[in-house]
Amino acid sequence: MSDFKALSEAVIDGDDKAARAITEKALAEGADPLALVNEFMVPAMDEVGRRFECNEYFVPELLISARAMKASLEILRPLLIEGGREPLGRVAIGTVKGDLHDIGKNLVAAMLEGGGFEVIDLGVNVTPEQFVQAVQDKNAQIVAMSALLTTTMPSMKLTIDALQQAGVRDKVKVLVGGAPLTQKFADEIGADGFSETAPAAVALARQSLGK
Ligand code: B1M
Repeated sequence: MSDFKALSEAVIDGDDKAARAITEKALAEGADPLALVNEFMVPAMDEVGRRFECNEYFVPELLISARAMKASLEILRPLLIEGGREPLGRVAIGTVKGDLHDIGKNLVAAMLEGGGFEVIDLGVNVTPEQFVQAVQDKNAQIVAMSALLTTTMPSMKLTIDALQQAGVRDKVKVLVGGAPLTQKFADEIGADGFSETAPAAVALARQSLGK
């Protein structure tokens, strides 16, 4: 694939107009949408995070970079999703309580849709009760939780406890992900699976339902 480093630079610089224009140009040249995400956009957000850690970037820069990433994802999202198939299962996905990071969660949601799942996107700052409600009212077979902050990871365990208390824990598979998580953490809180990336989340979701 051609070098679309300019897309990484647009995300790092927080230039949403450039991000949109380069994405459109790349697609016109036949670029693979998933490769654009994995090879240029995700590494760009990692660089933004690195700059934030060394005080080169502050919250406003994070926000404008996130806006640029979203501008490009808006164009790519429909291409990551294939329609017209019988869903493999229903997934309720959300970023846990106290956490507003939604780029990774949105990517996982789009890829799950692309992978043939029906997705109920509960958004960000999702309480344990909201996850329980999605299982009870919408018959979700999978609960997928995302957390980007170490301080919000405990909300995943609280959600699993709430599912247990509501008597629906055995009806669903609980999958977790997000940059600070590990398989060990997922095991400790009693999740059914952990995935490090969005594509791996699709394989995990299929596997968890035996598909
Ligand atoms: Co925030 N932030 N942020 N931030 N932010 C991090 C996470 C941080 C690591 C930056 C840093 O210090 N290096 C740090 C957390 C430190 C920690 O907890 N140890 C941090 C902090 C501290 C904060 C604030 C507290 C800053 C402040 O206000 N002082 C604040 C908290 C707000 C809140 O949530 N309550 C905050 C705010 C923000 C913004 C709002 C400005 C913005 C978010 C905008 C948005 O999402 N709409 C933001 C951003 C952009 C980041 C970084 C730079 C990028 C995150 C991102 O989008 N990555 C981030 C640093 C970093 O991660 N490098 C950082 C790209 C995305 C594609 O990756 O989300 O990891 P990720 O998703 C991956 C996988 O993890 C996986 O698949 C995805 C694709 O492969 N995955 C799943 C994710 N969820 C999954 C669920 C699954 C499966 C896989 O379910 C089965």
